[in-house]
This record gives sequence, structure tokens and C-alpha cells, in this order.
Amino acid sequence: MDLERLREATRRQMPEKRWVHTLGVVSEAAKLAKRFGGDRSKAELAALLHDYAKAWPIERQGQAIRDHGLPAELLEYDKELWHAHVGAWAVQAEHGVDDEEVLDAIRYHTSGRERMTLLDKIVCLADYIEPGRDFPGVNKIRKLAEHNLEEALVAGFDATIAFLMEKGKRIFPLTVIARNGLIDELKDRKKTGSAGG
Ligand code: DGI
Ligand code: FE
Ligand code: FE
Repeated sequence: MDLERLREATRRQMPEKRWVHTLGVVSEAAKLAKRFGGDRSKAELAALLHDYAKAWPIERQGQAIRDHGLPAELLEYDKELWHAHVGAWAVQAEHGVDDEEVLDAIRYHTSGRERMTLLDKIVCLADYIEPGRDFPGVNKIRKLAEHNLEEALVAGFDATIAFLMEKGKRIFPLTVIARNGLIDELKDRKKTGSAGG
């Protein structure tokens, strides 16, 4: 896989503003990987590709979900969730990206999932706190991210869930499951007294 070609192909999928966001997520993911002992090159690759399909017309995203056997229940929830699964499919189909850990981190970067891997967490959190982000509570999440990956991520999901509630929107159940899983992890870690990330 030619990384430079992949970068240019990704850049071509999106307007400049989204590309700047993408570069912010790449640099943030690299920092988090270093801080929490993750694989830096996988984190950077997943971050580069995480919003690959974000700017695709929504009809194209819906068509990809229907045509390629992606989870049909996505169609019943906010369209903002679609690009994650569509992007994972697209980078595999169009560019031969075949690292399942990287594909999962792309696939679940918006919703989160049960038992998130270290790579899932890094990409999801980097997406929340990259330098260009500005939403209520982002600085608190940045602060938490200095020391605790899971606490920061819970705060991120809290902000998203609060936003969805404010807007009267439905919540994708996997997001609630992801948040519960992270809280369980934090609780278990306290019990066993291990430091963890
Ligand atoms: O693609 P980005 O804008 O960089 O960020 P993202 O992939 O995390 O998408 C976030 C958007 O998804 C945000 O506006 C909220 C929306 N969304 C809608 N329903 C849900 C949801 N996010 C989560 N985590 N869970 C949902 O149920
Ligand atoms: Fe996204
Ligand atoms: Fe993003």
C-alpha cells in the first residue's frame, strides 16, 4: 500500500475543511498512541482514513450500506453514523486496506462499540479532541485525555448523548453499550488497583 497515494485519494474525497480536521485527528492519534502505548502507525492510518466517506452524498452512503451488506439498522438512525461503516468498506474495496484492526477503528469511530480496542479508543478520542474541535465540554475532555483514555472517552460520549437529547434525536444503542463498557472497565481497574491507560 502506497501511503502517499492513499493520502491523496483521501484528500480528494472531502473539502479542505474536512481534510484539515483529518490531519488534526492524525496528529492527535499519534500523540495518544505514544501516551497510552498504542501502535502509532496503525493509529495514524486509521485516523487518516476515519472520515473517508464523510463528505460523500448521503444517497451514495445509503446505497453503499444497502449494496454491500453493511448493518441495515444504521438506516434507522442518524445519517451522521453512516460514514464510518461506509468508509471502512470503501478503503478496503477501493484501496485494499485489509488490516482488520484499522478497519474496525474506522467502522466504530463514531458510535464506539462494546469492548473497544486500544486502537478504537485512540481514534475515537482523537476525533473528539483534535485541535480544530470546539464544542461544549471539549476542554474538559482534552484535560482528561492527558491521563485517562477511558474517562476522556466517557466524557466524549456524554457530550454526544447530551447533544442528541437536546436535539430530540434517537441514540444508536451501540453508543450506550460503548459507554457502559468503558465505565465497567474503569470500575474493574479501580477494584484490581491496576494503573492501566
Ligand atoms: O465525522 P465527525 O464529524 O468528525 O465526527 P463523528 O464521526 O464522531 O460524528 C459525530 C456525529 O455523529 C455527531 O454530530 C453526533 C452524530 N451522531 C448521531 N447519532 C449518534 C451520533 N454519534 C454517536 N456517538 N452516537 C449516536 O447515536
Ligand atoms: Fe466521523
Ligand atoms: Fe472525524
